[in-house]
Amino acid sequence: MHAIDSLDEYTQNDHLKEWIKEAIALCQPKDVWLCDGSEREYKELCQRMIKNGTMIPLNPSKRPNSYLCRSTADDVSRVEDRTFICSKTKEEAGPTNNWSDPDEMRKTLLKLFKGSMQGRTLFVIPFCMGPLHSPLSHIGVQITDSPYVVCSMKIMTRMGKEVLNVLGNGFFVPCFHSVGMPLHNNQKDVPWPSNPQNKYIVHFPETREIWSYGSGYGGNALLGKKCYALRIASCMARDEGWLAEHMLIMGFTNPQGQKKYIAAAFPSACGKTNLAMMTPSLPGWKVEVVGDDIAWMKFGEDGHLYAINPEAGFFGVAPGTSANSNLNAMQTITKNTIFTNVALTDDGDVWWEGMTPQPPEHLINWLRHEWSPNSQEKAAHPNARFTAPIKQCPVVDPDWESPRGVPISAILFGGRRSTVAPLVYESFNWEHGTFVGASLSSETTAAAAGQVGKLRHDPFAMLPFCGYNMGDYFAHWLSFGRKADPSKLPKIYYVNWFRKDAQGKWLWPGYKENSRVLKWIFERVDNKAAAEKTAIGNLPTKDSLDLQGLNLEENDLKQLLEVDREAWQQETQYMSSYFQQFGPHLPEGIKTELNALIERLRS
Ligand code: O2Y
Ligand code: MN
Repeated sequence: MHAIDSLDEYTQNDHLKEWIKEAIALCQPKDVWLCDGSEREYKELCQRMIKNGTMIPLNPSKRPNSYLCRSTADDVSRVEDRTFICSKTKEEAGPTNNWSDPDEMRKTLLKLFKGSMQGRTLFVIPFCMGPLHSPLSHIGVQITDSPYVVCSMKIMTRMGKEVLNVLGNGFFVPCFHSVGMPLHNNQKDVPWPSNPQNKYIVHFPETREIWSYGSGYGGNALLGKKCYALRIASCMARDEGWLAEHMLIMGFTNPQGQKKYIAAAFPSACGKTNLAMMTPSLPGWKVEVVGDDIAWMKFGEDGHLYAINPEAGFFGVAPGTSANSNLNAMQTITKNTIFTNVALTDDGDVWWEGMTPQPPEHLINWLRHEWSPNSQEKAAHPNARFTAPIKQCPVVDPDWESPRGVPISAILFGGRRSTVAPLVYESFNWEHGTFVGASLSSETTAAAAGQVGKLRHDPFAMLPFCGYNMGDYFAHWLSFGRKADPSKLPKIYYVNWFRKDAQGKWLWPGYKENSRVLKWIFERVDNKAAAEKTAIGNLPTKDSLDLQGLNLEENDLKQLLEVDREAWQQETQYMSSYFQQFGPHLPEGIKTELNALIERLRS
């Protein structure tokens, strides 16, 4: 920790010094903590939070250096309806974002932030998104009044003094955060301070600024993640000629030791974490994880596309995670982990729905209530999370921190579709692949506030995360591909693990069996596996998918690989009416691809 009187020693960055002083004058905190990112600092903040009731230390013989935090019932997920893109004009934000006039929004925020940290500590967190010395990385500084955010940022990013050395007097994205609950006249604090009436997650793309007020949870508060690495970074990527994507990155190695890297975009809580660290059912095949949520990609000097994971931790969904569904995740979170909104067991450990086949007899649930298997309430909130360092994952890729990134051979788009979409298909080329990404839709999950299970368009799985007009984003993808040597571009695929039959039964077992689909993709990239050309793309022939030992019924496979012409014709209508909202921002390339699909479905 450094106090404010050591500011000149702390950083040489003139803009940073000025901004810190302005923030102090505005928020009026009781003191200031300039974070150094040390273990000592982390421990001290955890002790503070234990004292305040924010953190419960877990039983160290079960889960060393791990903690449970429980939010309030109204601060449990990202709040998309309170997330704003304040570009100069509404048109620049586009029809899929909440827009607000930047000057008006600035006035609103200045009023809210005024005195907002009274009675609290103002923390300054320098952080780097990506490996410290990578040319693909970018720096941010978060100011916050939440020690929970400081500790989470320590796990999720490269954070602390070294970042300031790399930053020098250079550019950083200011990320301004307050939980929005000042403490007046020695008012007693609460374990999870927030301001449910006044939540604002605000992005100023032109000035590359983030302001977040009123929430202490996840993507609303850990501003390096969705706010910076996706919303602001997508604008930086558009302007600088790279890609900032909602994608996992994984290495996939065949029994002969040949390895390819795959990036995959799926909407929130659709199994990216499970796929990124999966144990393949296919003998001899291996998955290694680079990242489970975000990819920054740029062409290397050799003309291939390289990706880094800007994050250093996992912020994974706990419910449903088990030794069965994701053993590597379970092993990652055995120590040094912060759990949020899971249940507490009588022996000081954590539990959530799906963790074990049998629930414990007694728990304290995420709402701090006594819980038994007969309770009406959930043990863990459906969006309960673990925050753990990537380096603890047993299958972390040896190149996960490579400054040049890893070369990407295939890009996958996927969604949660119980009907229509087949198990897998390959796009014909980059333009068609861009169209496949643009027309993605998926059934909603608990990762964001709102109705669960409703089909919504989620282009590129970026609907909640694109910092500018989504039509222009499609254009960026198209022009990005045009600049490349087509023979070096990754191939683009669509996958759907969530197909059901008419009775609602899952048609595909998913999880480790998804390696069978990845194997087909791997071999397609090498022009080895067979495919059949259909109206929507190239599908596996019946024999080109390795289904050995799966006991998949013939009829189930037929449904998984079927292209129902009528259903797809309806799908194109659904796409067409969705695309209309982009008006003149919808690029010709997308219209051409849609018309070509309609035509192929006719003939
Ligand atoms: O902020 C939250 O409540 C979780 S959202 C999240 C967390 C990790 C990875 N992805 C997401 C997402 O919403 O896509
Ligand atoms: Mn995500």
